Amino acid sequence: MANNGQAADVGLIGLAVMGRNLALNIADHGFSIAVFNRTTSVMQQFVAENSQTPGALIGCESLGVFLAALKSPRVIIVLVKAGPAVDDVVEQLLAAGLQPEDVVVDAGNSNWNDTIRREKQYAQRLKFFGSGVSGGELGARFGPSLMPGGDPDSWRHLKPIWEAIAAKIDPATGKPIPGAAPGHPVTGGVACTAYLGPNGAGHYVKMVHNGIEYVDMQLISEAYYLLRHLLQLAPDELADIFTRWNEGELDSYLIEITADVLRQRDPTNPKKFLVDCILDAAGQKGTGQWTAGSALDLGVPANSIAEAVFARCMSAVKEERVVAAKKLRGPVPGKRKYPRKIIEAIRQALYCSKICAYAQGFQLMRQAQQDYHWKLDFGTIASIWRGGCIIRARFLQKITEAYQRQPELVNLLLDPYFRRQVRVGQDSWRQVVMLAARHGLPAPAFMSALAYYDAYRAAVLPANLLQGQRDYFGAHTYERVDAPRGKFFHVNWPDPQRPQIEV
Ligand code: 2AM
Repeated sequence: MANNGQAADVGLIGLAVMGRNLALNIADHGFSIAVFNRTTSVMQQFVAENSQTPGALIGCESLGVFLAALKSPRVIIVLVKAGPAVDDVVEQLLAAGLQPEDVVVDAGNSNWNDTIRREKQYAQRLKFFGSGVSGGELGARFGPSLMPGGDPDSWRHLKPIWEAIAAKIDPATGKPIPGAAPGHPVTGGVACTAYLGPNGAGHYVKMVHNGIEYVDMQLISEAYYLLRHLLQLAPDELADIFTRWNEGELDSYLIEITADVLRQRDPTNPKKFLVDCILDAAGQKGTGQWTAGSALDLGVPANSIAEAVFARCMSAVKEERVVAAKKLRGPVPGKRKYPRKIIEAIRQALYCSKICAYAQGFQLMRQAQQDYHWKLDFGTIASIWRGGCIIRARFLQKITEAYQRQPELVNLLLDPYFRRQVRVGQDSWRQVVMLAARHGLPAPAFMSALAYYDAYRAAVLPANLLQGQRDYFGAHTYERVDAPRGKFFHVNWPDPQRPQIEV
């Protein structure tokens, strides 16, 4: 579409799937947007195919033309492949005449460490800003959850665009407002975006979102697996169970799509269910691994998040598992049908495990904000995840309420609502974990979540023995139960007669 001499409100670089959809979403809200892509033909085709947008789409064949098309200070959204491509684009923008007051928003799946580094590296030359974008292709097109982080002054320039294009929540129901269509965006409602903090805060929160998403998906998959093996039900019968669950406290996008996936017939043979034709080897793009790695770096016990990553790794060694299945003995999952009341027990196990997974994600962010000197608002984070993103769920409203009740809440499990939920569900949860163990059915996320719960509520853990071992072989010292914290002792172990010394 022609520029008509009007300076564009915003620019976007990178017209792959996410970039295209975000650009169309922005144009649907009446903003004029200049677009650039390294491969010019991609840009030309995109502009030609989308001439009927409420806001102008201004195709630019060079970065010089692109910069000249934008209002000052320029707001430029970059959606290129995460990694060195982001630095390439920034350097090219600088060479083309970008100014120090211009804002570059990296909306890709960048690692938060890169965002921290880039903000420092480009300071004085431009304003580097990072934003997580969640919701995949459809979210980008009709309303994603947006997690911005960076310099607050830059946020002032981005805010009107981000608030316009984000998913919207109906304040009366707390649920996403549906119904956006090309050229007809949702207006009104509460936007699923909020300024989260400086430098890498937005990309960090987006990463934790993905880590939680890994566990959420793994837990649902384990529930499916147990239901299937313990009840001998067909996929469409299982789909009905998930549809029913979606009417209660588990109401979420992931449960909804689970029912759809289970109901789907194989397009090449409609007598079969597609789920039975899909190979059980999971892929991953790395954000779950980043989350687990960050938990290890920061010393946060996010064991279920790590377990969900490992569960995908275990699934990926399919050929090894097929060989091992013939050699390693264990209980053979029988043909026994459990009474249907096990369905409700599995639902409770899923809900309790899910609470622990979120508790771990928020515990991780709590530690990260200390280490990175952010001030995260956890109630707001939960509230902007209510719409647009993959983990959107009714449940998130409860998390927002928990942090509203107590902004300094140490762990989600300590909130009265979540404490009660786990109290109600835990007998079933334990029963399900025992059944899984007895029948040799792997349920690593259910089990690790229960281990997290039991460890977190244990005033005494066996680390006393462990410290003894460490002092024995490595003189690593120990603290005593009857001495103040911070006083360390050592015994010359092989000789128990030698006195204990304070070190
Ligand atoms: P392309 O169409 O020219 O490949 C996702 O890969 C998006 O990032 C695409 O729009 C791609 O442009 C763009 N991209 C990847 N690497 C890039 C780079 N080094 N510089 C500019 N754009 C890049």
